[in-house]
Amino acid sequence: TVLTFPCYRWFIGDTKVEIREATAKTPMQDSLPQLLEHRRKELQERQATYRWVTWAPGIPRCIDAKTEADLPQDERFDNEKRSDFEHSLHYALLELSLKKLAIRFGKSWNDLEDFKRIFWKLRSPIAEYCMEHWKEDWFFGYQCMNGSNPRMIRMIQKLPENFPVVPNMVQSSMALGTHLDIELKAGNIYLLDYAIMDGIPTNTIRGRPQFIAAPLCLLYLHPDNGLMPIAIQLEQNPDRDTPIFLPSDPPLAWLMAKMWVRHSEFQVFQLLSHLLRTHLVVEVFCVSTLRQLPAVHPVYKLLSPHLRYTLEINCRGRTQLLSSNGIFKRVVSTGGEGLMILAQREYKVLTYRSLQPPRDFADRGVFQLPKYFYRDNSLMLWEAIHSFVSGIVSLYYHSDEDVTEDQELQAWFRDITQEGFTELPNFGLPSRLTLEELSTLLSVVIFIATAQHAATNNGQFDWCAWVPNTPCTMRHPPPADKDAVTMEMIMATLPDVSQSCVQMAITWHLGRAQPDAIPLGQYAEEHFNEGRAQEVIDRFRAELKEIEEQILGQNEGLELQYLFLLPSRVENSITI
Ligand code: OYP
Repeated sequence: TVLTFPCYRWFIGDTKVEIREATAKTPMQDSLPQLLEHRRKELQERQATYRWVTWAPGIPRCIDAKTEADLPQDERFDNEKRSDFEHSLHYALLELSLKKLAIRFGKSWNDLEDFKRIFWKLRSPIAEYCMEHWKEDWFFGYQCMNGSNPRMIRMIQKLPENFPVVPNMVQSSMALGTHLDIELKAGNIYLLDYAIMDGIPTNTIRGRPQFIAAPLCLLYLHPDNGLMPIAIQLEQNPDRDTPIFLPSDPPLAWLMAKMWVRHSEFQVFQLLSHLLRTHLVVEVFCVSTLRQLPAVHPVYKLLSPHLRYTLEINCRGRTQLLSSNGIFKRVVSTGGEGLMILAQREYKVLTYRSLQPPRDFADRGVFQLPKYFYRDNSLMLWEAIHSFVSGIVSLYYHSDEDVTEDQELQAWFRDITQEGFTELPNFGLPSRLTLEELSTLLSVVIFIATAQHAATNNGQFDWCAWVPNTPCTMRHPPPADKDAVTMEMIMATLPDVSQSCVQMAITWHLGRAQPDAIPLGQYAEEHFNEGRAQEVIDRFRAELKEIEEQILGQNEGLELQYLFLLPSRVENSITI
């Protein structure tokens, strides 16, 4: 027998050259002792190269690398991606610093129109639409479903005890002939609860304290107007001197209350929905896959295209964005200690269920919401990904025993549950991996790395470029008196000129389409050369094409289109 290493790999300059065994094999399918020995050696080497480290306690563990420069060449951006990443960031920051000079540095704005002065070249149709409509209540409701953070809204049938809304407060927001209690029973009342923000330490920026609230916002699914906010309380504890804001209040007071909700939304969106629930969750699978599965393993082959560049972007995020002198510290209210405490709180309550779209929507009770495009598109993609994954898995595993007997796969699973997601007793991953659970778990990884990241990341410039719509910090405390809210107070509270410029620059940099993007279901390398695997891949692509058509059809004639989950715009992995 000719014994070839299943995978040769070397570099000519920066170019990676690889020769692989293209037929996937589980360890049971590799019968020759020499091949099994090779698998063992490959893993030994990988485990020496890729090590777990605790970045901070109480969040998922990550790759042991101080900066991206410590990563092995295999995991680095290629030249094109690196230079594009660095240039785009400089371009955005440069453009904005010119604006800062043109405006007076470090000052507040005079009125909301002033924000238009930094709206030069970095534009998008949705950002412009947002600039025109951000004050409207229906637009606030729309963003809960189809904005960048579409996972907060939940249906409630009972008001939270710390949110003492009484029916007559909201009667004027109700359709004729109905009543809060009736609508609660009917399932038309929804809640945004930012309790997780309560008591988070706040940043100090250039000697000035920043502020954080922990709002509750009640919404009503109005039969004609759609989802509308109807009451907002900015603190969790109603005994404190905190009013319940209503749409019938003085317009600036209501606007200010909504801005405070949107400020919490910025923090929860970026740190929890985006950073923790996509980047950091997927990194656990990057590290465990690299450490525990040899390159011929079918699960390695299946996952590896969905893990490309994630280690590098996460290293860059840790060093440049979230570090003690990074972007968050410089301009965001949760910069400093706050961001980690927030992430740790969310990690404690993170569940495996909430990462599976059908269960997440069921648990939040949101199947009745009309025009919840994120939900509808997610479910289509989830189904397609799940049937693709089950198709591939069933080529290599025929029973639960096949799964249990695969020692490499079991070590991979142990790495995930015991090394990656440590200190997470209530996560809810099954303790034993069955055939079906394996498919679900792999679908979760691929869904998060593709669809979920696209839905959260790709709209961030659209929804955050108009700073008053999603402010990254607040420079004064929430108002205690509805009648005292003035435009001066609003302008002194919102991010200043320089903070706003950075918010625009970074969200543009991260949200724009990536030039070297590989779309969902396309593969730069042929990992599987078996005919049957190829058939499964072809079927997946055909389904994605159908979803593409369906989404385009849904959006025809819509004033505000929802295209973040268009398969051709969803990247195959988290690369930004
Ligand atoms: C890495 O030095 C990443 O200017 C973004 O991070 C930006 C840089 C480096 C460059 C920073 C610099 C990507 C990975 C990630 C993530 C999830 C959280 C994203 C939060 C974005 C917040 C925007 C902040 C605006 C004020």
